[in-house]
Amino acid sequence: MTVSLTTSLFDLTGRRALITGSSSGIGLELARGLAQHGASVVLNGRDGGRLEAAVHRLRSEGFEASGALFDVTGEAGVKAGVAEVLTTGPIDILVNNAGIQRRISLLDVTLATWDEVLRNNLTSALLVSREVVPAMIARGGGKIICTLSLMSEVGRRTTGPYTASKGGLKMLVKAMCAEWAEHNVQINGIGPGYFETEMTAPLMQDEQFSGWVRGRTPAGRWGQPQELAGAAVFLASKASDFVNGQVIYVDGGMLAIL
Ligand code: GCO
Ligand code: CA
Repeated sequence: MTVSLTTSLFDLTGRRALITGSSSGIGLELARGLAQHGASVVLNGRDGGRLEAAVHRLRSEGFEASGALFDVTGEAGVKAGVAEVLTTGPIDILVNNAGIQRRISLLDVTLATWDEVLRNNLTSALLVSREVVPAMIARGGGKIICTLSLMSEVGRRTTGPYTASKGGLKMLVKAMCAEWAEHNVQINGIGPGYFETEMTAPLMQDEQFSGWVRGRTPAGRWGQPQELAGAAVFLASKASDFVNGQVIYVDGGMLAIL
């Protein structure tokens, strides 16, 4: 018997998702994937113009989308931003996707840049999650998804701050699982491999590096951001109610081989 979408485990109809850092790139594609499966999505960014354009884009594609303008790196801004989102509806699904990349060697990185990366990529997930989770617990449960990286498992020269932040984020997923799973909150991670996004544009344009990625990836190619949506829909849906503290690597097989 085929399962109709309405009874599908993957149906997100009636659910509302907040995706941080979703004005573009992976975050916007994750939001689009959740919306395609019925969720109403709240995009977040700290640049009003880009955020507005992204919300307008999803609405023009027929999805229910709104915007929440706040910077995920500041405690006061996160408190106010999340409180504002909660005045217009619940947050059933939180995607901690916001993050930055600063490619610089460990000997050259300034403490300011180190702190900036850790704050944007790791601390932000704590700040937003702990503002969102009390209401999730009060409503009987929820879903938290963190955007990790290949760099949650392996390093690459000049990506030290990013690697440390994404490794820390993987362990924060497990720490949140330890404390919130008993309240029916599932916290998991998605680890992208090399995807064609703004963040990796400089790498894609470097023919030698781009060729290395294609050769090092068993699938023999870069990923397309929309290819991350399936893992997000799975982790946002009833289909993953007994999955907690896990990471799904979407990397074309890169982490599986030497
Ligand atoms: C880099 C890239 C990677 C990718 C991706 C891999 O400089 O190697 O920025 O970090 O962004 O995170 O998962
Ligand atoms: Ca990444």
